Amino acid sequence: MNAYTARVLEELKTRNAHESEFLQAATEILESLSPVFDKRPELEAAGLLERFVEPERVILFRVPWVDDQGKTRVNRGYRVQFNSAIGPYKGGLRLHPSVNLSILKFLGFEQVLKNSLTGLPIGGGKGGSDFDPKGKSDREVMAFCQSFMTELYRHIGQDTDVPAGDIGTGAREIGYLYGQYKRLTGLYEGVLTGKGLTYGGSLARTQATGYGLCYFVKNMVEANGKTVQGKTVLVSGSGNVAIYAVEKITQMGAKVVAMSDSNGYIYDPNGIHLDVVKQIKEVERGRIKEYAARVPGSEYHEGCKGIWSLKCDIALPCATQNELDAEGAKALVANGCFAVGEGANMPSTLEATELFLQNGVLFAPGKAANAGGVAVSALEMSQNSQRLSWTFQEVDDKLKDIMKGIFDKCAEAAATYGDKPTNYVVGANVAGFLKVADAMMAQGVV
Ligand code: NDP
Ligand code: 2IT
Repeated sequence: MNAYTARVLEELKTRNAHESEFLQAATEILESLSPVFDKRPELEAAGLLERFVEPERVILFRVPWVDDQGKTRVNRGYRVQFNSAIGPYKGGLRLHPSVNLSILKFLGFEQVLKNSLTGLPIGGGKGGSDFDPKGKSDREVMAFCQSFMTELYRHIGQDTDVPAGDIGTGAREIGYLYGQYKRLTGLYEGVLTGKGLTYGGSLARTQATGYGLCYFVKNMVEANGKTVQGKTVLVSGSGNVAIYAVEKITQMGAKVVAMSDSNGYIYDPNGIHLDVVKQIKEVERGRIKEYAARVPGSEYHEGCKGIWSLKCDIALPCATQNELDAEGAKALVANGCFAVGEGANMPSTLEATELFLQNGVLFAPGKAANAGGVAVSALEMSQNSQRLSWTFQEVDDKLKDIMKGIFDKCAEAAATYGDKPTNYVVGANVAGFLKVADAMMAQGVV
């Protein structure tokens, strides 16, 4: 590794010793960027990397709310405003009991590069809380969201920071957050994305991450002389990203045989009936286990990691970070899996990623492959600014073009900077970085 990159990584490890997820993301990113610093010594002279790895601002706040029993609860709220060199901070809000600063810093860091790859004018940020919406009543979720926004509103705005959904934050939560923002500020503006269609949301935003993932994977496999049609696919998770990945890859002629949640996975050799999954997850907010009771010929297995032991051609991890480890990667490789597309953020561990690259598995890293969601969020911002709504077809066509553009950028940067032209990990990191670095250089030491 380039001496400058190695030094900054060592300093980062010392200063953030307990932030394992952040260090994991940073290690991969800095290793990829090493050859850029060999070629561009002016970046070191400007202290570019030291600035790039440090969030511009981290906001941490108390979120008090009252539950249905009348008991006062306190959660911790966060917003990591990581980098605004190329546009207002943009990125989701995660509501999950595991949320901590390390996870939000890793997500914010990834988001900076992802948003750059879209080609749209959006900086990177991420936020959320350790609040768990699971099992809460709508009133409790509303009380939490109103309290969360009562602090967050002073830090965000359509031209400063535009949050959106992520794990645990869907249409319901965005609605409550938006209502409270409007009440506090009196502004009817595009301050959040993923809004409902009756109050400024964009058509195709719900589908965008999953669809975009499939568009990226199709570009990638076809560029390497293969096809998606007729292939057997595993999709982990059963949330927003997973559901619309299953929908699109099925439309492309593939067969999805398994999905999961944090408790276990279902296997349906006849191909997943997505209408059943949508009913269970989107309407009833239930568990994936219920699928097996409703669809003859399907099975449920406890434990979410077992999904990777199933035979497939293509794997799409769409649940959460580090859900696919070395053991899972070895099983996929041994079973002949030829492509992996990350719908989630950093679902593969560093070891798993390395195994895929070493074994010639086509690997689409999350920051490139799942960028369709934030890209359509940026299109939602454009529509809000114009006070217009585009058709589903218009948005979907733009999404297809954006995902093709992202793939082309990754392939080009991989060819220039990678150890091999199919190293899209290096490609995504370098291509995303160069635009942000050039903008930071132009704007001086800030
Ligand atoms: P959802 O909340 O809709 O769904 C999350 C899914 O992942 C659920 O099936 C959930 O299972 C599972 N999951 C969550 N945490 C864990 C865990 N610790 N272990 C195992 N499974 C888990 O979220 P999304 O679909 O929106 O997000 C999924 C991934 O995609 C995340 O990594 C997110 O950051 C990423 N992403 C999302 C985008 C979006 O637009 N929504 C855009 C780009 C990336 P359970 O119900 O059991 O918790
Ligand atoms: O990880 C992500 O890209 C998201 N959760 C979507 C962010 C957004 O602003 O739409």
